[in-house]
Amino acid sequence: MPQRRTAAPKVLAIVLAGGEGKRLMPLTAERAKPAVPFGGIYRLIDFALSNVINSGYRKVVVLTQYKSHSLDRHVSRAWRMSTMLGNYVAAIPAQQRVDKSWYTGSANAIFQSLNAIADERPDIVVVVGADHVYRMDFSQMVEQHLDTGAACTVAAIRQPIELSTQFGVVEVQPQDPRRISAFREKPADAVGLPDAPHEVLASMGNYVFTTDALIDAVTRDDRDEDSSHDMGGDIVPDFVSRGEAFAYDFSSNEVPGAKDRDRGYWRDVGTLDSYYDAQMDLTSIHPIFNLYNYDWPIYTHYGPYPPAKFVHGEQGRIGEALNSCVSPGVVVSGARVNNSILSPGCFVHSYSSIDDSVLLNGVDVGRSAQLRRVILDKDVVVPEGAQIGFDAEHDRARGFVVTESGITVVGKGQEVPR
Ligand code: ADQ
Repeated sequence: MPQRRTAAPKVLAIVLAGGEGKRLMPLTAERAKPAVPFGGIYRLIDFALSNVINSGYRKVVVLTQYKSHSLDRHVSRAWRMSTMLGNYVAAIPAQQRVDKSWYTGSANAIFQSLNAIADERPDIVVVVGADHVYRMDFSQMVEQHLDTGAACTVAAIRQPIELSTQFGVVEVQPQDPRRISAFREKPADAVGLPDAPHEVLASMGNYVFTTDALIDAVTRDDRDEDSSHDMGGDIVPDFVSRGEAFAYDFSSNEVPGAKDRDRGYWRDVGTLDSYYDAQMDLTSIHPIFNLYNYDWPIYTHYGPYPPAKFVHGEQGRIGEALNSCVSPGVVVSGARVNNSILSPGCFVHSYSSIDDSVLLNGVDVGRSAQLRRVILDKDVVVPEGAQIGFDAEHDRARGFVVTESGITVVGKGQEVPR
């Protein structure tokens, strides 16, 4: 029987940010996936952390591991909180606290960080991934968790069945759709939903736990030699087998200021193509993910850049950008930019053109260069007259990655021959 609650529960948020992001290579060659830049001025982790803070939670630990330097720097610069009232967003690196091993999986990351939970003694632990683009009020999920009396609640969203191999797939009981009857991590043979055979219910990698149940589960998991020590692969199925796991329907989540078109928006940006597509969602005239919702702001930090500037270039040629997100510190001089994302400090020189592209910080595009459907990592220098994104074979021959859908990606420090 659900208990009547009198006071707000004490909540600790744990952000899992140690993922390697192999499928985002070369963007993750030198940085953890949650530190990958997105939308010009943000890093991927800013979306998860903004959701946590906007949900009202102010005690937050970020568990990092893989190539965490730029992630740690970003978290400490962007997310420094007043320590008055005991608030904090603290990045905790893997420290070999328990034995000589680094984190062997996301569940082991929590097991090795149990001291952070012991210090806080919360009623509830909210565990979220750090590599999705979305808005979500976690307090509504915590409400449901308390109402149902669950030990574990998994946020779920409908996804196309062909993506099942990328997600934990949730099955619910027909008579009580909040109760999870089965959970399989990345199955190859998922069955569609009764009312939508081409869709499955996918785990978003966000969980709410009753604290003691989480401590108990990750401790038991640590002793299990057959476990892969993964939240989706091991911990959630364990709760499901005990009948203690519930699903939270993301489509019921209401975020202040959300418009019809971005209500329910959630993108897993785990591959270069999905990362690219989610950025293109920002450039459309009526963006389906609305960064201008100041009722649920997405917070970030970037360097001391001056305003973006558009100037006449050689022979009075106009510098312009249309349907594009242009960050501070960008200069577009006598060049044309269309349907693109320009991160801080990019310089675009005369006669060049950029279409349907994503440029990370400090990219320099030389005179008369042409870019189409490209992602250029930080500080890439495009020499005068170079073309990228027009001939996949030529791009591959120059050592660039060309994705399944034909996006050319140039990594940090990669030289672009003329
Ligand atoms: P994946 O994203 O494939 O699936 P994983 O690679 O474990 O799972 O990443 C989940 C989160 O944990 C990410 O934010 C990642 O950065 C972090 N992480 C991974 N290893 C870590 C480690 N050793 N230390 C700290 N953090 C770590 C998961 C679920 C699926 C669900 C999808 C939704 O397992 O069930 O469907 O997320 O995208």
